[in-house]
Amino acid sequence: TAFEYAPAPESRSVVDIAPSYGLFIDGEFTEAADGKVFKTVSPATEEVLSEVAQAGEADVDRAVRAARKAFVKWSALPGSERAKYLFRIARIIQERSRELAVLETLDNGKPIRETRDADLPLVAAHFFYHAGWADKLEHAGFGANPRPLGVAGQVIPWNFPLLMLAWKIAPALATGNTVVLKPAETTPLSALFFADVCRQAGLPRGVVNILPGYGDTGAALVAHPDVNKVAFTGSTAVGKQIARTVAGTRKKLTLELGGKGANIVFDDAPIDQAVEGIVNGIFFNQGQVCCAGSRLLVQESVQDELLDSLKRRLATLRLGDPLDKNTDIGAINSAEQLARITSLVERGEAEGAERWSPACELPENGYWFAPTLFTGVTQAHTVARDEIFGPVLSVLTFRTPDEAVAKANNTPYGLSAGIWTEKGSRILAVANKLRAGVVWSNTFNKFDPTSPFGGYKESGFGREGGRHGLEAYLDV
Ligand code: TXE
Repeated sequence: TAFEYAPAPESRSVVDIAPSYGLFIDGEFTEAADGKVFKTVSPATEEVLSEVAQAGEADVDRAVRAARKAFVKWSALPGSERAKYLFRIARIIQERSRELAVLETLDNGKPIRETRDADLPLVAAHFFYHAGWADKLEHAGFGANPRPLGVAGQVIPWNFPLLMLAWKIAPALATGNTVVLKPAETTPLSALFFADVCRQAGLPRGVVNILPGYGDTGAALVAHPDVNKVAFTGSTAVGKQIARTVAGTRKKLTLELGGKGANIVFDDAPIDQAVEGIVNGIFFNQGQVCCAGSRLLVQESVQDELLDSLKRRLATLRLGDPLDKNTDIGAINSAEQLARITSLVERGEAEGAERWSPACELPENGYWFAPTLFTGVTQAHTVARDEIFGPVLSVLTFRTPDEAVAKANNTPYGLSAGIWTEKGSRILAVANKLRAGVVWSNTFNKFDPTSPFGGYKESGFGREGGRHGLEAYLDV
């Protein structure tokens, strides 16, 4: 199968991290034109992991030119040839998944159990899946001769660095586009490792270019006149800014932005199973997930029972060293993100919501936040409205299915929702009324490359994954 199980990679010695890394342009690692560098740190220890070249406008221009040149040959290859490269990349990712899992955990702070069992298998699966499409585009229902767009400029966030890269690069390459990708400033290492995977796979020069940098690098890439397609995952504020930049050009755009997902528990739901789903929904990746189930909507009659079990379960979560395979809750990705979470949580308290956390000791160094519950939350509270992007769950109640739907939809976002009930008819009736790009029932945070993923409303537009995801990279 696509998911070969890698042995537990809990040791740091599994991966060699170089003291410095370059930009990856036209198949070579190179310094930034102006020689700028920045440091990337481990959020769990604040230890500097490496120094990374920081791309400026001149580097963006060079990378886009390399991608443009590579596009001529890459887009002319038969799909079956492009498929071979994608299969090769997928295989190498599997073979090197121990190194990649440890590297991702070090740079991001997320538990090794997650990078090993969720991120890496999904990354490989994404390349396998899109390899399968590369020679079947004529049969995808887009008409006889769907065409690639050209150079894709892609900007990704730090919460799933390698998985977001896979979501962006795999469909772009399968459809015959070439890529310039900017990873987030706090998590550049797995993208640079991926550059090495491309070299190992013999991918032609210039087909994939990786430009670490900050927001200004991303802005320069988005604005570059020779970029044909822009794909962005990140904050809604930056997404709107990018939409303004792209407006009035001929560039195609897809945006995957924030969320405030509702996890709706009806009174007939199996409570233990729902508790596991709620925990997974908001504490997976420390809640730094765009589709997190950050609002719990529980039917009033089961509120007490559910909250009791939930609190007992939260008391068993282990917070600490992300490289320990028994860790459930790792570090928050950056000091900035920790400050954002802290300030929203303080606001929740000031507005009168009731804050609760299990007894839990936070490590001295690094960026940490204890799993947190807010009860007594109303729809007017900031913690019920704003994306916190941290391990913080806001609990609201409802009496009827219609009230649950109204509350779930009462948000400018529309990315995800969950429904917990034994009644199949209720699942369908409620799901059809939810304005969310993905609705899970009796589970949460399940991903699959065959399923299109994306938002309604301010959560963005366009889909990634599945046949719909290909459309974003084609003129049909
Ligand atoms: O996001 P940014 P930040 C949400 C989440 C989080 C908040 C802020 O609520 O608390 O956003 O996170 C690049 N032009 N999400 O500040 O700034 C940036 O360098 C082009 C939800 O980290 O949007 C990085 O590579 N690019 C989300 C990427 O955009 C720009 C994931 C994301 O950073 C840019 C992350 C610009 N002007 C945060 N400014 C999700 N949907 O999953 C920044 N960038």
